Amino acid sequence: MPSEENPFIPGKPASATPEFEEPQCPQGPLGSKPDQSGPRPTTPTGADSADGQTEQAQQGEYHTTAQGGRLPDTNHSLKAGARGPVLLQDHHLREKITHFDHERIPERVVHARGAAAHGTFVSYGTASTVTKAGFLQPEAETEVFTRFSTVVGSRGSPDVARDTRGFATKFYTSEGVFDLVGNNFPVFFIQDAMKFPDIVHAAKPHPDREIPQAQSAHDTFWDFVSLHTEATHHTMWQMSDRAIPRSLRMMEGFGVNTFRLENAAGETSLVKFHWKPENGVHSLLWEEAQLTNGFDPDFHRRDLADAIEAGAYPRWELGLQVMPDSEDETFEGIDLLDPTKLIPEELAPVTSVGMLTLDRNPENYFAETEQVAFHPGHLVPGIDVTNDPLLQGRLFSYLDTQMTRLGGPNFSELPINRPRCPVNDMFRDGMHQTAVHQGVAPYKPNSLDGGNPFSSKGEHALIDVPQPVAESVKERRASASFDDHFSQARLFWLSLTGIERQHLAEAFIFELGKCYEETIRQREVKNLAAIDRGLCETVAEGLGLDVPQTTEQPAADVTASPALSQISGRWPVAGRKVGLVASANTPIEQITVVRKAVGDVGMVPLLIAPRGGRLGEGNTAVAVERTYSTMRSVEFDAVVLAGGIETSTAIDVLISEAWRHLKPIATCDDAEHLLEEPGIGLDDPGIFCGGGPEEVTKQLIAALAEHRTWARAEM
Ligand code: HDD
Repeated sequence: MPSEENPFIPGKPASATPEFEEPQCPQGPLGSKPDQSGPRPTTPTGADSADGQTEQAQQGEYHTTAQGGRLPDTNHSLKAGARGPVLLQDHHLREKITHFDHERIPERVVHARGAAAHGTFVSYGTASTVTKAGFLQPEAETEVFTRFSTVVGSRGSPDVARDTRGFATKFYTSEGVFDLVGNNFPVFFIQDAMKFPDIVHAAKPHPDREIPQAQSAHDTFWDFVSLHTEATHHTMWQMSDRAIPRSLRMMEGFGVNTFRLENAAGETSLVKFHWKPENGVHSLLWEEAQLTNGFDPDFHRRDLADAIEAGAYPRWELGLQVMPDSEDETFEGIDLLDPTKLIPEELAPVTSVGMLTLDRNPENYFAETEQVAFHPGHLVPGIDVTNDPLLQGRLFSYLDTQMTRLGGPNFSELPINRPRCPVNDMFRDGMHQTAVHQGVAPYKPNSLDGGNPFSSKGEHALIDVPQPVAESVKERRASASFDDHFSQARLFWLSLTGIERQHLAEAFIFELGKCYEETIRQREVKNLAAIDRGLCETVAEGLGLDVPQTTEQPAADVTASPALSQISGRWPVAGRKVGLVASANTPIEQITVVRKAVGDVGMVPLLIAPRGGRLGEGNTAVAVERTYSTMRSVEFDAVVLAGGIETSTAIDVLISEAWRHLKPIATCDDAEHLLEEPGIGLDDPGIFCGGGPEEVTKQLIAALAEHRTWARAEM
């Protein structure tokens, strides 16, 4: 057969003409610019994008080998004839495939799934009385990078799993990098880092089948937490609505461990860090979360990036709870070194010390979000650690883990990790060393490099707080004050509203209901008796278990902390999404009016129609953004039904789910009839009918400020 003839497509040559003809650059002398009329990358990307350095990873217009040789073709391997074997000498083929084969690095052992953004931290100066840290002094402005994460799932797991969220911020301060590596819960599962591998082994998928992914609803997790009662308080948070945030923009953050701050006069205090979101703290409902994981596994990541791109920059105030640095390191009887305990805000108010604004999405996920390396030991003068045994173990783990994850000790040279102040560390060589160090004497003292670099004893030196260490003996034992595992779990329970408690009890029933072993369920239900009899009875009933006969009594003298409830107040609505359902029969003015009212308050209207294309004619036509097959209620915070829509299953599902998930719904014109089939009353809370499109949309927006129509939950 002649080699030009394609055996499967008569009349076509063996190598079919590609549909896309790549524009060819005219040959030019080296260094000359090619014809730029063809398609070009929209953004020149490179190492400089992460930190403003000039070093480029991608230069020039020509496609080249890694050695810079210009390539004429990257679609065909070098063969002995068009149908012959591939030649070993094809360097471009081998280089391209070898590089690809090594593109992945190990994912984080925990917190593998994450999303991040760049921003700025502006200090109010209010912390200067307690710390000399430069970035917390009046008017200081610091570049930051924040990465949010789930803990248990792997890198490709869905975003809205029931889980703790990581909230880690890298401050590129003039005194060196400070990392605040926190979570969205103020407490942790365990009191000693020694148990961290154990809790993580228990929470990760079972080692035999590697299921379930990104979930705590399985036997090993509940086996561990029911046996380690110190995990009870954290488990209550994990079963609460806090574990399924509506958005990364709507989560609180906590440093969890207690830190020791030192001011310019050398005075110290014990401090807990808080992040308070400007958007308020809001959650999904459990059914909504489950649907979302299927409909859009990237829900949180998309929401964060979309909001930043739309200019609805998320903001958090950094706050401090400042406690005296007392000899016993307790406050109001609460041990400040026990990371399973929080300090109620009613006892130690949170003082705002600055504002974090995230205003720039990463340009390259791998270079920035994946390669960023946080460490609670990245400290600046004025912020020091305490003897919290969990924090002490963390100080070892984070550096160690980067050796495997980032392939050696030079990860701080990666653009995203580089300090934005001079670095002269005398570290040399090693895997992936990119610096060309000068001098011959990387040791101290030296005479050959003129004594460089010099030790710093001045103002900005990292001098450890000279904290006295108690005289003691070596022993593997926790302080007796760590023995109370239930009173703060009860405190959390008592602080929640009725609907929050109901969600929490339902979460226990769901999660324990997924366990195969009845002994585990029984053990956990018995633990609940020590928190609250009512909670224990509800969960036991839901699981079909007998209420345990136990002498364990809930702690009697616990006072609620209303600040822990997330249902109260009114919050900004910017960045929230409104589904606007319309059809070709809808008057275009209605669509325009609703879109404007929604857009005016910084929310995002998404036009839904039976099929794609545009609605309306000419200049006023509007593009359809979702069709009946590409939309689902979980994407929207509220729904507006325009006039001229026919009843359909898709619309029934949309409305029923929005109603069940306590979302405001507004109707224009004749759209009220759509509420009949799902059985929704026109007078139900959060249903806005009867006014003009602008009026009902404004009512809907006002309702959204409370996040959900909570009154409907009572029906
Ligand atoms: Fe951790 C990552 C937060 C206890 C060991 N941790 C990691 C991240 C966050 C936290 C937010 C992700 C950082 C990122 O986005 O890259 N971890 C916490 C908090 C804890 C905590 C708030 C308790 C107060 N962690 C903890 C202990 C250990 C670790 C007790 C081990 C002894 N954590 C790690 C780690 C990770 C990590 C294995 C995985 C990837 C990484 O560090 O860079 O070293």
